[in-house]
Amino acid sequence: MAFEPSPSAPPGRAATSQASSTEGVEGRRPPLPVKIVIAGGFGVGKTTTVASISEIRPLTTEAEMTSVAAGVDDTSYVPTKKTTTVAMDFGCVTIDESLKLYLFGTPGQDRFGFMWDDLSQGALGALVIVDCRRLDDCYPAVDYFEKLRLPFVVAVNLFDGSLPVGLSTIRWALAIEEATPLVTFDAREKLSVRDALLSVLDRALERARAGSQPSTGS
Ligand SMILES: Nc1nc2c(ncn2[C@@H]2O[C@H](COP(=O)(O)OP(=O)(O)O)[C@@H](O)[C@H]2O)c(=O)[nH]1
Ligand SMILES: [Mg+2]
Repeated sequence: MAFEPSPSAPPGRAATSQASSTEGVEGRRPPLPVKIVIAGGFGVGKTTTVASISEIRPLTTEAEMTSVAAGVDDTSYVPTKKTTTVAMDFGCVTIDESLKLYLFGTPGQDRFGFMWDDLSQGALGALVIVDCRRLDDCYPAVDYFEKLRLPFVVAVNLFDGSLPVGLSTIRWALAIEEATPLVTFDAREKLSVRDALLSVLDRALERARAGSQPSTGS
């Protein structure tokens, strides 16, 4: 199911939709495929985010957490978590008739870091999910995308429905650049995930307009 164009949609998309609607069904172009990486630390809600919004049954690579992993990965904040992503999550969502997002969720743990380069190839941008109760776990993802020069948005997953510290404190603690948007969202809510993804598109467009292309661009 396609979403209504959002008020926060990047400028230009509404015009594209209008133009294609006059072309008739046969003249319609397929939606532009856009790759977005969903990243962040262990247990921040990456798999949940992809599953909330994907219009296909998401491809997940969840494996039971072993007793060895349980000793390494801190599950104290996500006690219900019994599995972990060992390769990637994959899902897709049609934003409107001109745009379809392909979502690639990364494994969160440092030991799977070698997969991030592959998953980021050809991506337009990234959503870096943060659990504000465990900011330390989230810093590597912020650092990774800053170094890669891939446009990204930092999205704080509101686990308890509230924000215990202000966004400016989180920005400071994670050393997030001023230009990088910092938003809050709920990984379990489809519309909340949609808005977070639209902010990634906005950011990518802004960066492209500023003439600074990501190094992993296709
Ligand atoms: N209460 C609450 N639980 C969440 C939220 N997002 C994810 N979870 C739970 O937190 C755990 C970790 O989420 P998961 O998506 O597997 O994290 P990942 O390791 O980043 O893929 C799971 O048990 C989810 O059901 C949220 O927004 N609120
Ligand atoms: Mg996962």
